[in-house]
Amino acid sequence: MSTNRTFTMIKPDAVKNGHIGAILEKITAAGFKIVAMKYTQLSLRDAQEFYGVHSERPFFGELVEFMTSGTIVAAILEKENAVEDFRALIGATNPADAAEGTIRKMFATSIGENAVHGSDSDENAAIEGSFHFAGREIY
Ligand code: IDP
Repeated sequence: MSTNRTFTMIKPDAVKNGHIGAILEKITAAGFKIVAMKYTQLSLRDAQEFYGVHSERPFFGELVEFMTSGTIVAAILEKENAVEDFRALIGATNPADAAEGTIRKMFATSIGENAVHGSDSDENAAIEGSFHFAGREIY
């Protein structure tokens, strides 16, 4: 995967609260092209593996429980400077700290249930995109 791509998930809170359409609208309006997308649900094993880097953190159990609690939308996005620009578009982890107009400010409810995921590096964008999509599912 090239460095103009990032990976996102619309998390179970935002799906349950009916925000899929509004979030996708914000993403495309910001100039990101959706090159892969699916509606899916993480198994316990999926979530533990995806968030393995956080396994020693005190919130790991809560995070895994939340991320397996409902359906998600997973997508690979393309844009110049995708990782950094997408992190700016979603805002800080805690919606209370997120800038006005960011996706988390608009749609997240708490630091844990924070509406969207965005990869934090080109390397992780490639790993996370491959976790969810086969090469032939990316257009
Ligand atoms: P990020 O998603 O903004 O990169 P990370 O620190 O990588 O934030 O944390 C991954 C995810 O873990 C967050 O998006 C959030 O869902 C959850 N999380 C982070 N910190 C906390 C916390 O203090 N309590 C509960 N969940 C948390």
